[in-house]
Amino acid sequence: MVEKVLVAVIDFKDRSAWSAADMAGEMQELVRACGGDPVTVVYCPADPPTPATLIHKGKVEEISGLVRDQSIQMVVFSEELKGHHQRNLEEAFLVKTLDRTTLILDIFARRAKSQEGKLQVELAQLEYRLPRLAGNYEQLSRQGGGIGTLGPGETKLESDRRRIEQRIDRLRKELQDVTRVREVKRKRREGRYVPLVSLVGYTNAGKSTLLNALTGADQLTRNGLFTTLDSVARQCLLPNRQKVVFSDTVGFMHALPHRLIEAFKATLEEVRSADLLLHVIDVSNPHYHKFKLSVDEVLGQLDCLDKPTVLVFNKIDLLHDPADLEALRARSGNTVLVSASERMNLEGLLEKVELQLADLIVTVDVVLPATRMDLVSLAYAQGDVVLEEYLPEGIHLQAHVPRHLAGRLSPVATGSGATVE
Ligand SMILES: Nc1nc2c(ncn2[C@@H]2O[C@H](COP(=O)(O)OP(=O)(O)OP(=O)(O)O)[C@@H](O)[C@H]2O)c(=O)[nH]1
Ligand SMILES: [Mg+2]
Repeated sequence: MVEKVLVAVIDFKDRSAWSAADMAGEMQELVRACGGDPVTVVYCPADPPTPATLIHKGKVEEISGLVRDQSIQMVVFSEELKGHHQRNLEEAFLVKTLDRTTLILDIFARRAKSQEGKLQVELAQLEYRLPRLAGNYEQLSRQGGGIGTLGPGETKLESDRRRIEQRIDRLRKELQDVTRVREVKRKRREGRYVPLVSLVGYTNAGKSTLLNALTGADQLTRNGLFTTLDSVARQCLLPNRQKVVFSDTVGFMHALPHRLIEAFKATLEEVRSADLLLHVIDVSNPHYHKFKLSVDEVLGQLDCLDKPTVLVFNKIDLLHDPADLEALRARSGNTVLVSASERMNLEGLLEKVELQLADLIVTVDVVLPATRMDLVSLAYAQGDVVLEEYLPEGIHLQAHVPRHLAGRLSPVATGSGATVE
């Protein structure tokens, strides 16, 4: 059953980047991503401040009326609600009343696939709910499923703070174990160094579509928010035959709940350990400038702002005004224009990637002792071997390899002809 949802947007006078209408559009998308139907939007002035209900009495009455008249089943607010706000508002509306953060957590709970992802989302949900426990929401939310009740919400746990705290402790421990396993895997991969190129960007920018186009992967793509949650990595060969790994991960959004980013730091490790970031931007969206700033903000929280980055302007097939394209082309910096779904200018993008990684890759021409087949195997695993020949004095190897491997090859190289460029 699709729930009928009323969206209440708090209209701050000093909204600089995000207007109330922007917020309303985004909130409607979030409701849809939860499987709800956003039937009505109500704008509520933030002034004067109303401690008990956040919005003033007139608005509470207006919303109560709409809920009754339109058989609304849920009200969602564009700002975080405190426990007592939620309690008082639910008493007035007599339907489940949630906020943007709960909605986002709910979407993540629906999408999480990996064990780690599920644990992270459940932890974030419980931590968010704990201080808000005493609402009517527990009773309301147990009345037959729906948005905001997925995961831990359906269990009796919710009424028992101590048991929730115990569950949080257990989740933290389980997560530590899972994270340790992931760490070991990552270290193992670093041992076989192949440059990692990480796709980042606002949700719905086209990251998964681009990963599929570049690597032949079959990541789910969809028009909607937060389609991808778990990171996926695919190895492939660049046109210059260099091996790279492309990884796709969760999309970002403006004002993502802080604890969600905390929860996802392990998943976002792919981004933090990347050699190069491709920041995918949907230029067909009129808000793309703001989206870029929001993504930069999250990258800042992950300490990734100074990583080499290519700005990938995606969905150029949807730009019909040549002036728009020209304006994008004129942008300075490391940019490239593509259409992932129409496979436009993927070569241009790959060239950029090659160029950026060139610094990480060097050409070696060395003669190794015959006993060091292990190094030859490494060169095959991590790089591109151009020549391997057996000479009386050892193994002659010409290859394009990561700089750090070259550093291991040159000290053991024999003969005066050993060079590393
Ligand atoms: N017209 C057009 N549509 C595109 C292009 N690239 C992606 N799309 C569409 O944009 C929507 C979102 O694409 P995804 O690849 O799922 O986006 P994403 O960035 O992975 O999104 P999340 O996983 O939610 O963060 C889908 O409907 C795609 O078909 C493009 O170049 N042109
Ligand atoms: Mg995706």
